[in-house]
Amino acid sequence: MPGSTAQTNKFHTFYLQQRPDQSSTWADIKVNHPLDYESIKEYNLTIRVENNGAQQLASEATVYIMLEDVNDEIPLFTEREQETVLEGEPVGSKVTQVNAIDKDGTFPNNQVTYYVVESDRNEGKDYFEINRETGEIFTKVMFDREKQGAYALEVEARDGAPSARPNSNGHPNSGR
Ligand SMILES: [Ca+2]
Ligand SMILES: [Ca+2]
Ligand SMILES: [Ca+2]
Repeated sequence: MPGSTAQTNKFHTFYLQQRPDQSSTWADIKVNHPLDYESIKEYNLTIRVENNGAQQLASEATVYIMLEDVNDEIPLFTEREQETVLEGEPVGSKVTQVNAIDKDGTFPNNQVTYYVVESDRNEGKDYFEINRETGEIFTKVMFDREKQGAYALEVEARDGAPSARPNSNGHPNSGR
C-alpha cells in the first residue's frame, strides 16, 4: 500500500511479489531501484492482505526497513584557494587549512584523511606538508621569492573504508 511520504512508499520504491510455496503464499518485498542511505535512512511499509472469498476479510501489518550505510560518497574539497607565504618565513609555518566533506552518513565511511599527492607533476610536494587529520598545510622549506614566486600544491582527501562504488578494488574513495 503506498503511503503519503517517500518513507511510506509513496513513490513505489518497494513492491510486493507473491510467491506460492506448497500450502501457503509468501509476499516478497522487493526494491524498484537502488536505495540511498544519504537520502532516506528508514522506511515503514503498510502491507495489506485480503482474501477473495464471499465475505471479504483483510488485515494490515507494518514492516520497518532500516538501511545500512555503505561507503558510496567521495570526499570533496569545499574550495580551491590561493594563499601567500612571506619569503624568509621559518620552516613549519602554517600556510592554510584545506577542508573536504564526505557526505556518507556514518563513520568511518565519512572519515577524511589528507595527503600531499606523491606525483612528479605535483610541483609543491617537496615544499609543503599536510596534517593528515586536520588538513593544515605547513612549509617544509624557507622560500626565496627570487628563486620561484609561486607553487601549485595538489592535495588529496581519502575516506576511511573500502569503497562501495563499482571498480574500486577495495580502495577508499578519494578526491582531489
Ligand atoms: Ca549515497
Ligand atoms: Ca565516503
Ligand atoms: Ca553512504
